[in-house]
Amino acid sequence: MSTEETLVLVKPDGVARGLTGSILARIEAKGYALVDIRLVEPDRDRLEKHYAEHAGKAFYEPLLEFMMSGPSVAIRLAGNRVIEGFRSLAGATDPTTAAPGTIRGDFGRDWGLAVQQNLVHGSDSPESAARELGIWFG
Ligand code: DAT
Ligand code: MG
Repeated sequence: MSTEETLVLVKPDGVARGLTGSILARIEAKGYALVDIRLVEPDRDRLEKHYAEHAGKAFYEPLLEFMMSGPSVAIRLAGNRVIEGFRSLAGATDPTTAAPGTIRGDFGRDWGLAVQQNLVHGSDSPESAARELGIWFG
């Protein structure tokens, strides 16, 4: 048993489309525990910290604009191997090719340019989780 915590975001497209409840239902059905949850409208400074690894990439500015387009739901989520497990629930980054049965595969749409509208974020390592939880819940 290796209990850990991860940062999950229901991104602005998920909140705007009314999918927060459906996404939370999958998280809870999997057995993960909600430790904290809040609606957040992040400013640019917070998003630059969150997405620092992507600074300078072609999709960076559109990604930040999208993330500032409306509120996100930030979740501190706990469970056994939850970092890897939530990313498995979320599916691949591109909603077009994310597997059916995953959040992105079942609910994600092809919006043309907008791979970034993929509904959820999940930390990708224990180091990322600790850093990102500090940014959103610190
Ligand atoms: P993930 O969210 O699956 O961890 P990531 O960390 O590589 O993916 O990228 C962060 C976000 O940036 C991702 O959720 C959507 C957006 N993104 C990634 N690659 C992209 C691309 N090629 N075009 C547009 N947006 C992209
Ligand atoms: Mg990532």
